[in-house]
Amino acid sequence: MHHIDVSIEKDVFDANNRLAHRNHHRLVDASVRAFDLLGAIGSGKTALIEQMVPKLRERGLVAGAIAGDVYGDDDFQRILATGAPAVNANTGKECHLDAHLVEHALDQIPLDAIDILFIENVGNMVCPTDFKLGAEKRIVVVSTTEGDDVANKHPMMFRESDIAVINKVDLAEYVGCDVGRLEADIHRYNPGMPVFKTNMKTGEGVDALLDAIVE
Ligand SMILES: Nc1nc2c(ncn2[C@@H]2O[C@H](COP(=O)(O)OP(=O)(O)OP(=O)(O)O)[C@@H](O)[C@H]2O)c(=O)[nH]1
Ligand SMILES: [Mg+2]
Repeated sequence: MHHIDVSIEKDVFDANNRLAHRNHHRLVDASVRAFDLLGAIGSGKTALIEQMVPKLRERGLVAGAIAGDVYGDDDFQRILATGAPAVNANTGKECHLDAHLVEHALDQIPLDAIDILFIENVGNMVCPTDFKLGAEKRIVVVSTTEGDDVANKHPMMFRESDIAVINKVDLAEYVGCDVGRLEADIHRYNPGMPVFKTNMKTGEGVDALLDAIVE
């Protein structure tokens, strides 16, 4: 029985990877640089989009976003309020976006009118890692309120991402989070991974992140 489950799982991943590849080429052809935003519920993914959109506009770049959530349009509405072209992608009950959902979202976003696309995944530290979507890089957002052992509990998330953001640095002292430990764990799983420390309430650290992704 077990080998049947494994081969079905492999088929699912292979099919997703093929679609992700197609999404990637479509984005490259449209000269859109896409970035996944991953991380736990409430880590600050939407807050980061809210900070980045106006800062990118100041740099002459138009950013759009796909708001991935299980249900509802809360994040979608927040992103729209920044003036960014956005698409809402509800998964219904799945704990992650997949390349097929993103393909449909891409049909609804004006790719010729944007330079950068942020794909905010469903808040989850586990499910999204296996499902590539077609982005150029993955940015994982963790926050100090998740505990300074959170990276140690989720090796795959950090191995499978390219850039890490440690958010809510303003709250670290109140929740007793040792940011140095968090960073050391991240580097143990992904040596050399760029790590940015941010406070989305003030925008601290966001310009440094943008320097790294926009180049
Ligand atoms: N104090 C403080 N609060 C923050 C910071 N970043 C985000 N928040 C707050 O944390 C809450 C969650 O932020 P969101 O941006 O909605 O988090 P998210 O990762 O998009 O959450 P999901 O989409 O539900 O997974 C909101 O109330 C934010 O205002 C920060 O750096 N400092
Ligand atoms: Mg969000």
